[in-house]
Formats: sequence, C-alpha cells, structure tokens
Amino acid sequence: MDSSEKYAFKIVVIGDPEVGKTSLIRRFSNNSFDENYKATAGADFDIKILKINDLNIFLTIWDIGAQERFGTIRNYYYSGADAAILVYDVTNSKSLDSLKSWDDDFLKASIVSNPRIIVGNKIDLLDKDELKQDKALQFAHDRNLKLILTSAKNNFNVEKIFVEISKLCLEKYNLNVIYK
Ligand code: G3D
Ligand code: MG
Repeated sequence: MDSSEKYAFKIVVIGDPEVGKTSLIRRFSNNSFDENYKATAGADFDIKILKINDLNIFLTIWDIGAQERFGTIRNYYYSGADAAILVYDVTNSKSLDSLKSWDDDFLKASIVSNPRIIVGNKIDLLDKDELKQDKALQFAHDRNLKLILTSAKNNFNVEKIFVEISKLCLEKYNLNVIYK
C-alpha cells in the first residue's frame, strides 16, 4: 500500500482573456499545445497529481474560461480555492496592469490570505533584452509574490508554476491531509 501522504488543493488560474491560461493548464496536464482550440467555455477543471519529495499532491486546476469578465461568476470559481495563479501576457502590458484587480478580487473572495503566484507567459515572443520585466517584478515585490516567466508554447517553466504553488499551499495548509 502506498503510505505517502496525500494532499488536495484547488488552484484557480486567473487573468485577462488571451494571456494563455488554458494553454498553460493544457501544457501541464496533457503536455500538449494546440494553437487552434476555441476559447474555454464555462466551467472547466483538470486534475493532476504531482509528487513533491514523498508527498502526493492532488491538484484540481480551475480554468476561469471565457467568463473572465463576469464578476458574479468569479466568486463561484474562487469558492474554496487554496491558491491562485495570476497570469499576464509579457507582450501585453494592459494584462499586467489588470493583475492588481484580479489579485484584489481573489483576496476579497478568500477567507484567509491564500498563496498566489505571478506568471508572465509567452516569453517565446520576446527578445533576450526584453526579458527584464521590471514592472512585473515591482508588482511581485509589492505583494510579496514570486514571478515566474513561462512559455506554454515551448513548454518552458510550466511545471515549475505548479510545483511552486503546491509548495506554497503545503506551507500554508500543512493540515490538509486527506489520507495518511
Ligand atoms: P486564455 O485561456 O488566457 O484566454 P489561451 O488564453 O490559452 O486561449 O491562449 C490565447 C492565445 O495565446 C492562443 O492563440 C494561444 O495559442 C496563444 N498562446 C498561449 N500561450 C502562448 C505562449 O506561451 N506563446 C505564444 N507564442 N502563444 C501562446 P490564438 O492565436 O489561438 O488566439
Ligand atoms: Mg481560456
């Protein structure tokens, strides 16, 4: 019998439309990237099991889908969430500016100060000298959050997002054992 500890976390992936939320989730859960799938419609989540050290982490990863704009639906997604992944597109500064209100909304809907992580996606579209991301680093610093730069397209740093957020969840919720 598997005697390793098991933990379950609900993770929500939020941010403006088109930043690559669905692509990151697909890349992580199926290791695939599809340039042609349609915008996510309605409720959608994937389940993935991660092993960190000796721990089994069950992640339900919620994709906020095409409902990004509708505030009332957000609360349904946020309900019971353990952590949020805040995604912006490194080629779209407006999507970075929006993260402030995404983060504020998520925190407002959370009972405790849940862990979050900032993800700058689509770095395959940047030249090397554009990778500095000063504004994002400042935002990350202001909120005491980690920034991870990714490419769902090239599968760069995608797993790292989920490992890091799982570690933050473990730190915060180390009593959330469902089976020992
Ligand atoms: P969303 O779920 O946040 O709305 P999607 O975003 O995952 O639907 O992605 C929006 C568009 O960005 C898609 O292109 C997708 O292929 C593209 N995309 C996602 N991640 C990356 C990335 O890392 N690099 C690049 N170059 N493109 C990415 P289309 O053309 O279908 O709109
Ligand atoms: Mg989507």
